[in-house]
Amino acid sequence: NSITLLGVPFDLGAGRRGACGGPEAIMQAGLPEKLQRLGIPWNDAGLLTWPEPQLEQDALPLTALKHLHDVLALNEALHAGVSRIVQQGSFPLVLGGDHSIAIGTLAGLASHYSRLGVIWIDTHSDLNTPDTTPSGNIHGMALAASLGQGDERLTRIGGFGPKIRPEHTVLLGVRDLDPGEKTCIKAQGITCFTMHDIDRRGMSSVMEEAVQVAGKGTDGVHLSFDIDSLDPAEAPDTGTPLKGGLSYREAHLALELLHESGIVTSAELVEVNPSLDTGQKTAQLAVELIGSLLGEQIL
Ligand code: DIR
Ligand code: MN
Ligand code: MN
Ligand code: MN
Repeated sequence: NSITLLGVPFDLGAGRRGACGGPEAIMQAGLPEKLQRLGIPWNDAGLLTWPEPQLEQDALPLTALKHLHDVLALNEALHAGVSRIVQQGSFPLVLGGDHSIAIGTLAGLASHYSRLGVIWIDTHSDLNTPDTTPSGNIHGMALAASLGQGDERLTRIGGFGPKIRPEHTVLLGVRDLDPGEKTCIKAQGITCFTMHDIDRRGMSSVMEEAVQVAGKGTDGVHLSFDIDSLDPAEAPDTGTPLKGGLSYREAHLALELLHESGIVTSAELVEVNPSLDTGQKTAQLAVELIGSLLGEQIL
């Protein structure tokens, strides 16, 4: 089974520009060579393109949905791009881009998988809606929109929604929640493993349960990996770094265990922002983590 890389050079869902350089930085940091060494057959679908939106109503500064029309245009195109990769029988590996692109990735996947599990590894839960967002940044609403919460234009990308169900959704690595997000996690019954849970139980135990929740009764499992889940000591080049994150080994172990589980049918890695210019460290980390997800082993 082959892998198809799709780069999404988009950053208007975030509060800081620059994540649009993520796909090229990750390729430059050696992803092709990594896939070659692992002996995995792969295709490069290149960088996604999408039409400029006609309306620029979102230029208004105080909207609760910043750059909405750009986010909509991008995600409609990404829905089609990811759907095509699944149709071809290949494993989609999407390189972001800010996390608002998960809306389009999940739309493309959900047009083939009727009961899709999701493992969302992130500092944040991305469960805000226009009513709860403190920032108006749509990358903080991507999981909510995919669950059917929030503005209908976001929840119905691809012409249908919701894309996923709360009982098959797992958050992992969480350490920064807005008040509305806490309420949402409890009300919807979303499985949430915070950094506290990982400290207490260890990554191995937590990931074992995550795999059960996302894998039980589902016909596919998507990994949505926000690089800001790592500690800023490891991943400094990201838009919203926060201390107290996953260690280098915890992150690798998580992805090694996901590979071992054999349940993952697609993945995306988002929020690498090379414009923050601390060198190639974060993009190199991304390449190494993708290696673990795809089966690279120490021995
Ligand atoms: C915050 C930050 N919860 C928001 N979210 C981020 O703006 O909604 N997500 N940085 O990745
Ligand atoms: Mn705009
Ligand atoms: Mn995120
Ligand atoms: Mn995040």
